[in-house]
Amino acid sequence: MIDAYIGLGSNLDQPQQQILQAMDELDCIPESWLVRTSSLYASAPMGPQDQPAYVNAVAAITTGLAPLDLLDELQAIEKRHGRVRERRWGPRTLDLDLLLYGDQIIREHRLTVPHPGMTRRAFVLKPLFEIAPRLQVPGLGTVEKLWTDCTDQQARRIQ
Ligand code: A4P
Ligand code: MG
Repeated sequence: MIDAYIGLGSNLDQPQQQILQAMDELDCIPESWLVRTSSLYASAPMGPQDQPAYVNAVAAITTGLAPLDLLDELQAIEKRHGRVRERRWGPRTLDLDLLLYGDQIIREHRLTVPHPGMTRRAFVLKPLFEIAPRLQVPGLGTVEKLWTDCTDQQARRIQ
């Protein structure tokens, strides 16, 4: 079994509800269990500014699925939430990013782990620090160090 960390984000159609429901759905992925969830955080959009503020959170799961099978399950959950892919970094009902998969470094056509943006984003690092401060990000140090070094805009705890 592998510990994996999932970043959740939403800025459409009741974002807080989208995130809380998605956490329940993570617990229903085959061969997988929800282990821990962070609080919810609000942040201004990264990328195009003509979209609502985001709600973000991070969840830890334990899984027996291979990385690409887990990605398929995450994308199926996004789809059930009515996710429409229009433009990069555009508004979305639900975004599920596979941040970390054990201590593995993965570079495949469909999947890059650790998630490339995670080391610079307050809306990922702050919730991740809340649930796993001493976790090692492969090749990059602890979550605590990455969060301390992060100069991104703030993410505000809302729940
Ligand atoms: N993909 C590759 N690696 C991964 C991974 N580790 N996890 C591929 C998930 N997917 C991964 O993703 C595009 C493709 O990335 C997928 O088909 C998958 O095969 P997408 O979700 O369709 O597109 P996207 O999310 O618009 O693009 P991208 O580059 O993944 O954006 P991010 O990094 O997800 O950022 N502002 C705030 N405040 N909070 C946010 O959560 N999110 C974004 C999107 C923009 N601005 C934001 C937030
Ligand atoms: Mg994404």
